[in-house]
Amino acid sequence: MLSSVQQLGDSVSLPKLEWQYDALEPYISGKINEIHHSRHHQAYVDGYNNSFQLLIEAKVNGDLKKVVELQNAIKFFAGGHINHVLFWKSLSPVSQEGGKHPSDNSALGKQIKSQFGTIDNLISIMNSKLASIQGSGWCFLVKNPELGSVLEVITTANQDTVSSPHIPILAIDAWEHAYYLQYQNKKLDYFKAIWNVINWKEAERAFDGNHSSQHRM
Ligand code: MN3
Repeated sequence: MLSSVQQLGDSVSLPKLEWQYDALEPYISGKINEIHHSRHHQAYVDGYNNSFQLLIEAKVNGDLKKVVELQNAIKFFAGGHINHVLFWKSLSPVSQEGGKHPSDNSALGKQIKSQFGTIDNLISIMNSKLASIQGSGWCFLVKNPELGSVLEVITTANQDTVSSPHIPILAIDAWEHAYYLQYQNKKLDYFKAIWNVINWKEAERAFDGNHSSQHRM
């Protein structure tokens, strides 16, 4: 009985980054990336694994009240893990073409041009949305497959995730822990700087569509 219960609790783990912590400097400091990845993201991973284990125990014990109470913790920690996986994929060092805009010939480049005119216009819309977030949250560039791949810019509070049918293309973390060590209260400078290391190649891949990797972590 217990072994089958434990199997249900398969844990998630912290993903390895595809670049060194200091590879996004000077736009995002190595210290920020180190703390953000090895402590903050790790805490979401641990929080999810712990809460899910408690959920299994509550279910086994027939403690329905506890099952309900644990939903918020699971939503928060799992959301934090999902969002940070997207965030790390959304970033790339300049030496690996971070910040290099999608080509006008790519599907994403064409869609941006037809909806927003220029990449810079899309960036300024996303920066306004980022600036409007009160407290902690996220800004996402998403695709709406129900509207023929239309792009939308959305924000979520806390660790809330992009919900269906929206498919995330880019994720930007607007929590203070993402910038405070380097930018302090000047979060607009962080939002402006991050575009120098945005992984538009990954965004093109996400827009083009094999999304299975985004659902398996
Ligand atoms: Mn974060």
